[in-house]
Amino acid sequence: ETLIGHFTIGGMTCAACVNSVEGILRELPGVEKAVVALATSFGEVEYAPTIISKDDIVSAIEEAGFEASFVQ
Ligand code: 9UX
Repeated sequence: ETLIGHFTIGGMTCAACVNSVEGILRELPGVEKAVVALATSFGEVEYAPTIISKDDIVSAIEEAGFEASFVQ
């Protein structure tokens, strides 16, 4: 089973940031898909909640120097 999560992301100022954040997310066990938009500072992940939590996802983003918070 996978869920879709939406989050806002802060600290992305160029297109390379987007690639960086997407790359980090896609490497995480339990993350199936990740898309981040620079223009809207918005991201979407498809993840397996039995493997990874929203808190884990936020931590991974924040360790890379960005801010993230899930919308719901
Ligand atoms: Mo661009 Mo982002 O030069 O971490 S890669 S600001």
